[in-house]
Amino acid sequence: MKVLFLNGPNLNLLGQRQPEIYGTTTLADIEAATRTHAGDRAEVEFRQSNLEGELVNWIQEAAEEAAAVVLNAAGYTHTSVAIRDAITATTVPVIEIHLSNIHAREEFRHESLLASECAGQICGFGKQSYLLGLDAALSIKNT
Ligand code: CA2
Repeated sequence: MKVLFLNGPNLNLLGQRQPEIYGTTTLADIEAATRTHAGDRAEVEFRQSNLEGELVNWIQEAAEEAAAVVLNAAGYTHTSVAIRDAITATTVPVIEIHLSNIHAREEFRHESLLASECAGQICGFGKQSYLLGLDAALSIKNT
């Protein structure tokens, strides 16, 4: 089965800026660790976009290509009705993930417009949030 990891705006900067918040690991490092963690349990595909509409398109198309989506919508988590509507409309389970604990940060990050439409939310575990996201996807599909 394929698990599609979708990454939102600015996550391409991981490891290059603000290491005090987001660490020194790059998105490519996280992708490699997720592939290793998956082993032969799942095919893993990573995408990143800074564009809201591109993320919406990928969520719309996901049902044709993947068994589950693991989504770090980054800043759009807190603002995007369009991404929320795409999650509501898709038949594929979507798992929301974040590197940081959004509930322990600025108040505007406490609200996720996406969480209620997702199978669940994982946040605060850094790179490990991606590995836990994969495990959650496998557990949804295999139980
Ligand atoms: O903790 C997360 O994974 C977030 O989704 C990251 C978003 C933030 O807006 C969310 O509230 C929580 C920010 C991603 C931007 O990442 C950067 C990495 C390095 C330098 C600048 C931004």
